[in-house]
Amino acid sequence: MATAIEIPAQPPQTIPESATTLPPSQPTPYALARESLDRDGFVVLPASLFPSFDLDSLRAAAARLTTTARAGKWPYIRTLPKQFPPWTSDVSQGIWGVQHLMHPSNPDHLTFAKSYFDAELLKYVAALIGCNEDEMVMELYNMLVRPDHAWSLRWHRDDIAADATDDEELERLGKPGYHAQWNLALYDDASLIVVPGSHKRARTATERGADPYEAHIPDQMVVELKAGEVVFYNNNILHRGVYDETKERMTLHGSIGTTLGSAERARNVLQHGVGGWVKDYNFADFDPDMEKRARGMRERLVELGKKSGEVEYFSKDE
Ligand SMILES: O=C(O)CCC(=O)C(=O)O
Repeated sequence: MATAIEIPAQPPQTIPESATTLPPSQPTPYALARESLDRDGFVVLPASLFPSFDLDSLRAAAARLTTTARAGKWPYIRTLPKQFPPWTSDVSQGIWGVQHLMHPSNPDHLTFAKSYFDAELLKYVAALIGCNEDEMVMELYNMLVRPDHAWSLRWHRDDIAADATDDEELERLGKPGYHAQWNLALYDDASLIVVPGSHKRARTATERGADPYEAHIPDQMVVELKAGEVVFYNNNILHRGVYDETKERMTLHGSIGTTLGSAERARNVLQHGVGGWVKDYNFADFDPDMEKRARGMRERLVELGKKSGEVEYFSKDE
């Protein structure tokens, strides 16, 4: 079980009169989070770090959109039994995700936008990516929901194919990810399973030889989130989702990139279809600071789309 990182209270710093050197500075919570993410491939942040998240409003908005989606009235969905995009709008086998929470046609898009463009969340994103706020690129904001029957995703890395060789894996894992990806649980959620540290190495012989749906991989860890907690994770950590239809799941699943990103990153984002609506995104009712942040991030996504050309799917048929 993964627990939230301890963010130590900052002790008051007093400088003795006789001191000739400054006391060592305390690591900031942002730096601590970055250290955990780099070391383990994921970091769980306590809900107390994000006091402006309005869980009640988010839950109500999430429930409305999920009901609409299950009824086949929201075309942007992740449908069973498919793991990767593209998905159709056919809800006959149920859904496990709802896409494009900030789509302008969602009456609740502003509620979701407030959590996506949250000033404190963006500070963590900047620290975890290692970029400035004015280099951030708007990417995806989706929601993962419980399917209607037990179901699971196979072990995977989001952006490395299962048949990659050791050298191919290492080559890709050695490059920066140029984005931050997170899950914000609106209800307690234990669906995500990771192999800590696997974002820095090729798969072991055991992992490579395991059944794609193997229930127990050595060192695997269930990421247990309490409502309001956020896990940031490296999307190329070896991971899977195992879903329990009896437990409510409404977990917001976001990513933000940076202008330092490459065509590979553009493909990973744009394969989800965000390019189709982001140009029309309207910022009415945003507060001025949030609007400024959001406009900049939207413009940078539009620019990225222009440069990246034709978008291919990661794994079209799975
Ligand atoms: O359900 C989850 O938290 C994991 C989702 C996932 O692995 C994916 O979308 O690739």
